[in-house]
Amino acid sequence: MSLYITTPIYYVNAQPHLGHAYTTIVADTYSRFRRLCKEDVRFQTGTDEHGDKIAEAAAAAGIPPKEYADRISRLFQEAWPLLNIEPDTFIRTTDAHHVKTVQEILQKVHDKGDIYLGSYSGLYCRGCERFLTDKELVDGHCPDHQALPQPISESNYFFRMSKYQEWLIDHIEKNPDFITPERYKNEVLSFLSEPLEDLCISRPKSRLDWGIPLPFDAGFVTYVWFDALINYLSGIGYPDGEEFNHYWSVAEHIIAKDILKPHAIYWPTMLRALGLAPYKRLHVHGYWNINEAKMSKSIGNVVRPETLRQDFGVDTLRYFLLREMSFGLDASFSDETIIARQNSDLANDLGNLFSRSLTMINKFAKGTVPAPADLEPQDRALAEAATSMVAAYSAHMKSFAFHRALQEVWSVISLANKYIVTSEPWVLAKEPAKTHRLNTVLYHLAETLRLIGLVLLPVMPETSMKMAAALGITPEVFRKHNLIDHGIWGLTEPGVKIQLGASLFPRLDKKNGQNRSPQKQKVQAVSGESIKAESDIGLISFDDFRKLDLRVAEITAAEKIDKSDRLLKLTVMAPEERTVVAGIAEYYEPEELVGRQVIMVANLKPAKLMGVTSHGMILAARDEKGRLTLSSLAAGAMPGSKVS
Ligand code: ME8
Repeated sequence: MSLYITTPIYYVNAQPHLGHAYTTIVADTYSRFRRLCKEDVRFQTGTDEHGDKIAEAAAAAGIPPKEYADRISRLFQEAWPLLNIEPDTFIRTTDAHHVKTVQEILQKVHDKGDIYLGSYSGLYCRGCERFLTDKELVDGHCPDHQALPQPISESNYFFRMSKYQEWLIDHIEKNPDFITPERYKNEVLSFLSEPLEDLCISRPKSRLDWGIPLPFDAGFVTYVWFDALINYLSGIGYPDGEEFNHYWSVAEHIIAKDILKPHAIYWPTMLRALGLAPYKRLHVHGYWNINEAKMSKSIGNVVRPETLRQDFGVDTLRYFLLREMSFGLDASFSDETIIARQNSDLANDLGNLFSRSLTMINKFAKGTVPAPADLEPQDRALAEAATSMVAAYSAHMKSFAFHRALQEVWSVISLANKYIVTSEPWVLAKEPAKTHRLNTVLYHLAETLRLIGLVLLPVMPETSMKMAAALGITPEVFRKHNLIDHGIWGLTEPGVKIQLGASLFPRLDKKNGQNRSPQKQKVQAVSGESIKAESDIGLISFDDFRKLDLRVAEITAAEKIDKSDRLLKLTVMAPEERTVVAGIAEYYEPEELVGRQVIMVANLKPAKLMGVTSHGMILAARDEKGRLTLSSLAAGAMPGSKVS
């Protein structure tokens, strides 16, 4: 099967923002997913450069429209690679071949008798670049731009859209997947239940000259929507290019609900007039809102994808957008929600599963994935869950339910984390008789991680590559993997060498949202002092107590210290990263500590223990027999929170 997927071509009157990034990331993720299903995909995006809005923005910038369009179009072209978005074509409506195609199409529809000269009086909204009907106005204003439309009366050319109304209703009803989600199909059908008017497709040059001249009347330029929609054809070489023949029948468009009408009504009727089949599917999503208002350049509440990338990283941004929005409905953007997703879903669930599993394979199996032995029910359950996850994930991805696809993946991540806890590999590792069991557990973790890494490729390409590399799959080999041949259980070869690397996701604190990276705390190195773990403590004053800086610390790594039976070297986030030496090695295995939150005395003078400098002390309870139990918190807290 093949796919031709498109985004809207964005207006060049403003820079790329999160709304544009969302649609384009969806298109990229969907392209990568279908490629992962061994399909042949063509992905197109671009910029919409003619019309009133652009002419106005260029005039405001004091430069000619083409120069202005070049400048802003470049910002879009440069933005996408930074988000790992890889379109096959970037089309501009000022490209000569697009202009030529628009003129050929206008001539063809005109020759057929579907374009005629008429006169028009109506209320024109510059923001929408179209005449609004009385029904669309709210208190006389355009509801999208909150502006008063201008009364305009002039001669213009019209496209006989009304002629195709019955055909369009019939097509939508017979093809339930033509416009999805269903609410948007219903919206279009409801609009079509009233008589459709013909579409004004020209603007007199006296009013606007930044547009494509009509081939049959030099006094007019083409209405920007009639020009822009044609990008979906000109980009693939209509009327006779090889790509056009190959891809038009599999065209799917992605848009937000703001431009439903041009895509669901103007465009299919234009195609019908041209004698072409309509596109295959229209996928419509909702708005990203900020404090209940649509994020938009006209409201001025936009968030720049570039800032988010710098603050959070590409993969966190891609994951967040796809996980947080149910495709079709509106979603709210805030720094808090993106930080929460990173800390819980990415750093905690996925990141910990990954680092614990690899650390254990490294330590208990000398860094190679061991061969599994006899299976127990919980091994079978994990393998079964991971395999059926691939199928459920694929079904949701196909229907644009990206958040559901990711929920499926995360339920396997959570199962695998529980599997570690219940199978206690660190206990098995202590008993030579249990090596087979240990090997089975480690194999199941490696294989589950391989499948998770594979399905995450469309959403988080960098993370997926890192996971594959850690599991010993080289990039050249991994690039050839697909869901059909590789989305099955049992392909990890026992004996493959793993590669320990950095953790997948750091934990973030609130400062990240404000384009400030977490500040690394400066620690002074001192030597020679040792921590006095127990001391004579009599009654202390509140002022004495207040001197203690107690903090929530999250353990991100733990390892034994050479030649010491008692000491572990811990890396903690509190919220800055620091090293703490703790005398708990007799009671805790390093692997079971990663991801735990403990209470730390944060303002102790640094001290060197067995050659490692410790910058704090972890609180633990010691019972009568001298056994230690670490302090913990009843519920997760933000690392670095003060304990009082
Ligand atoms: O309409 N939430 O261009 P445009 C989600 N040139 N998506 C959003 C969004 C938000 N708050 N804001 C924008 C045009 N988008 C025409 C299209 S196509 C032949 C011509 C995304 O720059 C979403 O995809 O106003 C929306 O449909 C598109 O940007 C509008 O981009």
